[in-house]
Amino acid sequence: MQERDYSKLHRGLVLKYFWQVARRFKWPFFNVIILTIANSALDVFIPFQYLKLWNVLSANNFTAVSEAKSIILFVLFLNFSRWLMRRSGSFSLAYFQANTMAGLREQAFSYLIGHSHSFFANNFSGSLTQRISKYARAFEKITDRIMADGLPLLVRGLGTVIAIYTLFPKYSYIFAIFCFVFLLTAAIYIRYKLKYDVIAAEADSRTTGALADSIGNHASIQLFTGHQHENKLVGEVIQDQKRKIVFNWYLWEGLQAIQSFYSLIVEFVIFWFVIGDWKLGLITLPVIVLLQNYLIRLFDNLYSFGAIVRAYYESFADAEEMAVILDTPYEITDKPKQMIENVKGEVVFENVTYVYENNNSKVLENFSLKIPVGQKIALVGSSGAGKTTFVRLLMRLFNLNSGRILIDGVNISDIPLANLREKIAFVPQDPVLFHRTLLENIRYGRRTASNEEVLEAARLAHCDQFIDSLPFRYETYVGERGIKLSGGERQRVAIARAILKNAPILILDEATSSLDSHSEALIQDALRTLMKGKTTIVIAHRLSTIREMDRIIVLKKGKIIEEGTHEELTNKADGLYKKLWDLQAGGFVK
Ligand code: DGT
Ligand code: MG
Repeated sequence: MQERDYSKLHRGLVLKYFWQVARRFKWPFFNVIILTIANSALDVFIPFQYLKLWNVLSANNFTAVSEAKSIILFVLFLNFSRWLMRRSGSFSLAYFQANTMAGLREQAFSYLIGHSHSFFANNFSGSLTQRISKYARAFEKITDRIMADGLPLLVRGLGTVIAIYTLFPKYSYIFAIFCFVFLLTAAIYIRYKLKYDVIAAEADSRTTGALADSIGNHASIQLFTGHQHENKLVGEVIQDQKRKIVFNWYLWEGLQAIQSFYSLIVEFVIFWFVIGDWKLGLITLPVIVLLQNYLIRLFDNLYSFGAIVRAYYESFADAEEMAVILDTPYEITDKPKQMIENVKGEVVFENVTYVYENNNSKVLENFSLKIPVGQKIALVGSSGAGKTTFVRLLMRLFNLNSGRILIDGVNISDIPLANLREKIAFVPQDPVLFHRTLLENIRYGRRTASNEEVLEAARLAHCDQFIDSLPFRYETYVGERGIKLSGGERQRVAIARAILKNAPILILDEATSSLDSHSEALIQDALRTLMKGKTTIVIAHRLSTIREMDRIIVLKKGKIIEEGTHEELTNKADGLYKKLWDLQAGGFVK
């Protein structure tokens, strides 16, 4: 878990992104604020009317009855207004919060998903998912606290001091000093306590992590009968969390103890003075009752202050992680200068150098290669040679360190990203699917395709063989990341997508590596048809699959060490390709 530092919160940043969405609902928002202020003011004003009532009633004559009745009618009117304002304020707040939270989730998701491949390689998807929810929830938490506690506390606190001032200034000073000391103590105490909040939060995420790790490895636990061992490991983490939580709760209780101690002292001091003033005839009984009433209400409000401060820090810390992501510019910038249409498919790499972030070794260095229109090339080479990196660069998933890549003579960094990627069909090494139906997954290749076209592509990729045996056929859900399909089945779905996309440049990265030889031979047929008239880049470890390519390029540590046709390369006495070919026993197919 990321270390939290509450003293360096990017509050401005969080507020900027919150406001970006919240301002769309500014009228309900102002409505809530005004209604909250008004009804909190009534909380102070209504007891004041009762003071009048006591005064009238204690005069003890019959003309007082009608006056008393008009007072309670007025009180009824005030209570009714307060009820109306409080209820409509709650509706406005619900409307405002629900809409803004939805807007914040959309804002966060839509920006996040535009980040580059490297961004996602460096961030766990689970933690990103969590950040989006925390971001929206933080908004809810902070607006809840402000509207339910913060703003009412401010208005009622000030209102009470002013109301008492009009009656008896001396007591308003005592009230004001008491509020100040009470709030100051809470603020200092909570700030001190924050570091223990952090420790408790870290312990919580350690527990979550430990649970997830163990549950995720349930298969190994069963296989190696690790139940006892895991119980002990996870148990220790849980106990450690308990110790930290208990300490944190004790601290909280400590604050409550200090605060209630203050309250009992101030109550005593006030009534001590009251008795003196009463003896001198300076204060009447109704005013004493009113003072007591205000005091009790104020205590209630002041106690919520600790929760406000805590929610304030927590919400900003929770929202900040997402705000920082929103503030991080995209690594791959889209500055469309030149659209490419009717692509013929010439691909040129010119002195390309590329180094992965936090990785010192150059994957490609001064790499040049020209693939003429419609040529079918194969890339071979040992694992880690840079084959996948080569094709990722062509799709502009990363920016080059130096050099350029051209398609039909146009630098790919000048082509709008969507336009560039529309022209390339890619079958990845390890396809991942959406947890949606097979039909939807295949249609992802071209989302405007008709059902017939999708079925045809599936048939060409030999998907129909396994899909027909599934209970819901094309309507079958494939599980998270496609987990319910075998590796070979996922590859066939990915091939069907590429067939459906039918783009002028085709890239197959180990596209048939998980298939049995029989299915592979069948799919090779379909692929051969697909490759017709297209510039094709095939990456393969199984050399039998690339024999027919126009040109074979052998990579080693990001450099081309051999190239030529299959015949040329197998005739080279001490070539790497020949060695690999011989090792694979002539590539199965002699
Ligand atoms: P394969 O698929 O095992 O046959 O290997 P290739 O040739 O496709 O290798 P490639 O291009 O995936 O990786 C080349 C080198 O780059 C290898 O040393 C690992 C490193 N690498 C690959 N992907 C990443 C990445 O996302 N981040 C970092 N930092 N390094 C990466
Ligand atoms: Mg690879």
